Amino acid sequence: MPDLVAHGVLAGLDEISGTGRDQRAGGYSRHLWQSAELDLRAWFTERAERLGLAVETDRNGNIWAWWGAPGRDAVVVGSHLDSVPGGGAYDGPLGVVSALDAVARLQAAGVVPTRPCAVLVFAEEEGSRFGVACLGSRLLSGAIDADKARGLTDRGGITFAEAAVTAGLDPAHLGRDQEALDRIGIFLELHVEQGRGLIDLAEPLAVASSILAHGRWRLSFTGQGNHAGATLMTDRRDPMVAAAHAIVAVQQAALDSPGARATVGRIEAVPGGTNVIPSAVHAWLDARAETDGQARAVVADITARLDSPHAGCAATVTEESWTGTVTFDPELAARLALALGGIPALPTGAGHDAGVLAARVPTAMLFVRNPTGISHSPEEFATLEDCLAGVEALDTLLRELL
Ligand code: HGY
Ligand code: MN
Ligand code: MN
Repeated sequence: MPDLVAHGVLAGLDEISGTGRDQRAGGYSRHLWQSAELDLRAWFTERAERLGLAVETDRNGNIWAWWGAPGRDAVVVGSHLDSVPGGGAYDGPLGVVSALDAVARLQAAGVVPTRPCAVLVFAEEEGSRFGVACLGSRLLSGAIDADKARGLTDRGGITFAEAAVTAGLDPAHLGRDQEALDRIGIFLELHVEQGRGLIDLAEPLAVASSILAHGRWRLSFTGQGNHAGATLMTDRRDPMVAAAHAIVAVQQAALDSPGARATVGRIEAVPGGTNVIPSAVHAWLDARAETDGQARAVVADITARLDSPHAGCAATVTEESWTGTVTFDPELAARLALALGGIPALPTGAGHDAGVLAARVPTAMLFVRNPTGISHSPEEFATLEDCLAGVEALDTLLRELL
């Protein structure tokens, strides 16, 4: 991160720039309660305690750093530290370091909060380990059934409940935390923008207006496992061929629905040998659209296209997570935008913990320009100047709110 000079806690991005580097994929792989993310938790705790914040991990693995005593009607600012596999440096951490930096600035200016204030780091925002995005905020807010969460498994077969025990939590306590929710007077999340909106607007900052409806489905194809050399082509029921046709169908279904997006970014062959015709192939679909109805219609179209799966294989479509369209409180967004001199409002196709909390507490998001317009990739970027604009915006809003 060459152009990030030591600038307040923004230097924090430099401090963690070596944590969780993925030599194979490039970028960062920082997944819940695995070594890199545990290092980031320790780094955050040390950073927050250096600011005199009282740090506690809640029953769902989210980390709260309180400036002063915890209490109701708190101003809570934060984001996440975990990443997608091979993710960028800013998605999540920028919001966390900017929140710490804003608190540091207010403290240096002698501001004494008139209401409780906390920096909040959500667990498993990307869903990269247990498959459900925003798992920590869903659990906190009761947006996911605790039993379903306990049973989620990672690629090694470890359940979320088992991983929670290893992390020092009691799985029996996972789930809606009304006491924590009742403390939140307003939640603010600053986040690097993950599309081209601010490039096109030629603006460094925006407030969020909405988030696309989005969900994840597992597409499973079963055929006949067999020998790659001894099995004639005409004797095969190859689920990889069925999956290949399905992936093209996914693209076509989204192209046929203006504005919709559908992606297969992860595929697994069972057993996965080079000289083995798979017995099964699993592919994960991420589908999104402006409205719940449109997103579900795209998935229904994909499902219909799988009804006659290729290669004599069977196909199933299993929903793994769903989040309806989020519309942020327009009055709150407008009020914050005005306080920041009239910055624009921008929709996003990316999901966020703020999108989950918006259903329960007053919530707003700030976006910081990403000049590459690329995210979930090592090419994700934000200039120091725009990062500082984000911190100054949080500083301004916190002075207004505290
Ligand atoms: O998938 C998303 O949109 C977010 O990055 N979790
Ligand atoms: Mn992300
Ligand atoms: Mn994010």
